[in-house]
Amino acid sequence: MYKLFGMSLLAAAVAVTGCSKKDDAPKTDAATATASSNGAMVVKIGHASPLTGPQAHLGKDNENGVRMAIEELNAKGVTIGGQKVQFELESEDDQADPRIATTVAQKFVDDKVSGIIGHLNSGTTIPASGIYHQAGLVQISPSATNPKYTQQGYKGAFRVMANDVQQGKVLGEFAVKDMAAKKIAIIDDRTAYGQGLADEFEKAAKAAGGNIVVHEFTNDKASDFTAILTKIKGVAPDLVFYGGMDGQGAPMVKQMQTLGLKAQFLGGDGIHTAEFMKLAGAAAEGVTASLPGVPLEQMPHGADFKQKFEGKYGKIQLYAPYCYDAMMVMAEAMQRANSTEPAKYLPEMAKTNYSGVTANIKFDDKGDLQGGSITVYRVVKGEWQVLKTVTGQ
Ligand code: ABU
Repeated sequence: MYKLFGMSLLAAAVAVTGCSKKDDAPKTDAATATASSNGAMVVKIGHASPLTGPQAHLGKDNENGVRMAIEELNAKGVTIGGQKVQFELESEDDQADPRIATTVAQKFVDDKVSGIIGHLNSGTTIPASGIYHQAGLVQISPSATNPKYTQQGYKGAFRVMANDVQQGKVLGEFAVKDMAAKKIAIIDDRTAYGQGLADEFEKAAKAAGGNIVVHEFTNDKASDFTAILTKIKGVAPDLVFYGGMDGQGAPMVKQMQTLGLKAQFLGGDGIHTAEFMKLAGAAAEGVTASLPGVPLEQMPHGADFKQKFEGKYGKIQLYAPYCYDAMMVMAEAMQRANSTEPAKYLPEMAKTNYSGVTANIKFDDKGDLQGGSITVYRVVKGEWQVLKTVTGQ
């Protein structure tokens, strides 16, 4: 107890005296530790996602994935460096807004979290990652798929799903070869994710022989796409590709029906949600979308995860299994390093070889998942049905 009391005093002294920017980086287990009521060392984990607004259903899903992992770790009892630890979730709402995300990131640094699971969106993950890098923190994004996140040379940046270079390639080839699309219209929401995925899709579709007849854009708050869709109807495409999230994708397919625009509709993981089905109703039928990873039922511990998660929190929206794995990977690296200090467990992160719910997780030299797969689904009778899985290399 004296040792823990001493550690709390040290943490308090650091907070009161203040530090230079460089000194803000978490330094030692002692500097970040406080004692829980059961005497365990508290290890704060930051999580950030949109917990309000049109993506709140996805943000809560992510938060619950991390929460479930933390509850299991705490129930099991984890010892790190000979000391019992208790993980504590510090969850923040970044509202899917890049500026708010940087404020949240600075708060995590100031609060001396030991690591971050997040953010959900590429548009928030990328700017926040610069702040975590400066502070020497470890960040695992469970869902941001824009390749730039791991191309910045930040040693602490990791991702547990395939990225949009992989996803865009699979979708572009699928549109031309499997959906027989010759004339293709593209719409994106101008976010880092939506635009990035649409650009990768466009490259791959062209390389496969498709003709991009129009590329329009909207934004991630829009709900009326009549003007764009009317223009697109004028060029009579075989297929409309949408780079963006379910909150826009669902009204878009409904408005396509209303306007009599009969093209096939294809999107990425942002529309592969239970919420998309709910919002689009009957117009969801026949929509095709991809999701990084193999189908949940084929994941090593997918069925177990689904039963446990849905028993506690309701239907999985999208990324909860990846969030759960991300937390487990971080905790495992800490245990192997015998330390919750980012500088000490970071080298262990790079050596990860973890049999997770979503995959056997190993990282490449950029921090990307090695061998990430992509699965393409279609809505058939109100359910996402698997069409094809492209296994990663
Ligand atoms: N992966 C799609 C949703 C999250 C993002 O990358 O913005």
